[in-house]
Amino acid sequence: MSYKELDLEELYLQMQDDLYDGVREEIPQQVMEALARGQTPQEVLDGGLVAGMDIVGVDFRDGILFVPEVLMAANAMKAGMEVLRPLLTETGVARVGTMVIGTVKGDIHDIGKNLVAMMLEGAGFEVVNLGINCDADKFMAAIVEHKPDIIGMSALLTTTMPYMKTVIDTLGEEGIRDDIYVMVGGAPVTEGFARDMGADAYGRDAAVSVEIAKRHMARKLEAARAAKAA
Ligand code: B1M
Repeated sequence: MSYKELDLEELYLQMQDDLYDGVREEIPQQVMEALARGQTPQEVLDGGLVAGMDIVGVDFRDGILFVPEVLMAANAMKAGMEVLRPLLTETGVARVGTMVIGTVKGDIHDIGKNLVAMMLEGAGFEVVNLGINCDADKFMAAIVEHKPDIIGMSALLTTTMPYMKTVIDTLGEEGIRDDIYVMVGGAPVTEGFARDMGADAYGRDAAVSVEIAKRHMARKLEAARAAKAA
């Protein structure tokens, strides 16, 4: 189908409807059409994909949609994100730091975490994406292998977010807590929860997470320069 005859608002509404209905084949074309009209990747994400997924979330909560339908919507969203991926990850800047990121044990939600990963790549970070259902051992093995500046943990369930503390405690037990900056995020996570479990930062959304990561790297660089000068 051609979306040329729809105005921008109708195009976004169509995108949200098709995402809701899990019509995976249509979403990439709609995303491309919005981009062709001068919309930024962030505008397409917010106005089309995330807005559509928000409606899915409400109807999932209210028992109107069930897991199979939500999975189809998630797959449609991923198809749209694949179109945006090269735009979000393209970077002309030198590597600014390394981040290991994963969804914690017991949790298989990965859309938001992947978005954060893509936008960090776009900001010049090397991102090691561990995927879903990551236990503390998996994070530790990745830390040993990749020596990241930051680890990021995502949780979308109130039952899985406490696991972030398990990982932070493991960093402490291994004697490396002070060497690594820990950022956490995900819909049920709050600033207060992040602080209480001992994380260094709470990323409300992908854009904020990028800003936090960049600020941390600037501080780290500054401290290294000061130590060298002393
Ligand atoms: Co799930 N699910 N789900 N689900 N699911 C939620 C989270 C829920 C809120 C729905 C609801 O009831 N309204 C609810 C959780 C309730 C709670 O705990 N409070 C829920 C539930 C209950 C469940 C199951 C238990 C359902 C069941 O089986 N009965 C089950 C659990 C499975 C498991 O993990 N063990 C389940 C399963 C699924 C699907 C598999 C069907 C699917 C996931 C597919 C996938 O991810 N590949 C799914 C989906 C899609 C959702 C909703 C509808 C959408 C999540 C999403 O992708 N949002 C969700 C409802 C909702 O959140 N409104 C829901 C879009 C995404 C861009 O946003 O992930 O919030 P988000 O990410 C944002 C920020 O949070 C932040 O930046 C992102 C971008 O701006 N962020 C970070 C995320 N991670 C970050 C990490 C950072 C920093 C920022 O630092 C490292």
